[in-house]
Amino acid sequence: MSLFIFELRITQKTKIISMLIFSILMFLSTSLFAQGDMSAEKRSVDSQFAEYLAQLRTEAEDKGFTDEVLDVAFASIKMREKVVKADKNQPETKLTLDKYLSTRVPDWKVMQAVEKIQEHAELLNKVEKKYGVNKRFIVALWGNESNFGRIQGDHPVLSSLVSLAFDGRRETLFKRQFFAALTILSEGHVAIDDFTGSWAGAMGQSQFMPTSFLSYAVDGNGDGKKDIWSTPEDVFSSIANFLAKEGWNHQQTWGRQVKLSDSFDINTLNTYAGLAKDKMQVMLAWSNLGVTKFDGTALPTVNVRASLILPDDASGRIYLVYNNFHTLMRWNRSLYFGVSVGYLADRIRKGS
Ligand SMILES: [Ca+2]
Repeated sequence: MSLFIFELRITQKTKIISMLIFSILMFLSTSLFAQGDMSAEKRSVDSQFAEYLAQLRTEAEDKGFTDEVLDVAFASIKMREKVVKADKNQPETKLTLDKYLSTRVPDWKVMQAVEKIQEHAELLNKVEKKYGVNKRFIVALWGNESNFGRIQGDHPVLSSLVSLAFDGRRETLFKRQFFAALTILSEGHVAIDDFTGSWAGAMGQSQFMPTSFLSYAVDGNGDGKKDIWSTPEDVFSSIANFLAKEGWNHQQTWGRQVKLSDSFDINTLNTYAGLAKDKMQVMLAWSNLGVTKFDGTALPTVNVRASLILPDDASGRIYLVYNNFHTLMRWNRSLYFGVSVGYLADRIRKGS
């Protein structure tokens, strides 16, 4: 009996061991196969990317870029999977405007903005006068885009743009940006190693996309380079030049937070609210509809046309915004972004 039990134990043990070995082998073989599959897949992506680069280079040659520029450019380009991943995993923004403003414009940023406007006073005054753009808006954009130049992104611009174009979901857009980036490189504004930006290709302290750079960047200090990465004169002039070219009106501010009084017919919101130019009305007309200052008192009766915007809904923050806000929308189409720039500019004026 005891012998039988012993034998039984042995058989069971052997069985267990052989099962173990079998599963280990299975595991190893499947993972080996998986690795084999993965590297085959990787090889095929690599070769597709190489083909894509060759085709891009031909297109660039057709556009007249020299071999000298293209050799430097294409030697630097690598597939950046991180960038494509970042593009696919953009968080859905479900923030309220209140929450957005407190994260985008925290008190420390206001304090820094106030310091920066003093630190660069001489230069900012010069730029303000030349372009007709109030310096607090220049500094507010600078602060919101790159934390006053500190966070510009360190992704190689060319590699990011080509990777995103290759990914294919917005190929036309990123290819256009890529050729604009090649133009920037060929004009010698930046060295290839310093040609960096956000994962999506927004560059320098003003976070211009390459096409915006070509339309708006300025050589503020006259050294022949439009250096939005590290030359304050160029950064401030470029920001101001963007706003000036897009219709900034130095005589006006951007907007104001308002309230809808009880006399405002909430059912007419869809008729009146929104950025469409034909919905702009003078302050008196808004007053007559029941819009008041945020403190509940009457709006000023100045002859300025304004749009009513509700970035969240009627229970959130409500603003009357002027033409300069429409200019900010040319910079970035997000209402939240536009309000955050105006909000920071107002805090700068207040000094805290
Ligand atoms: Ca310069």
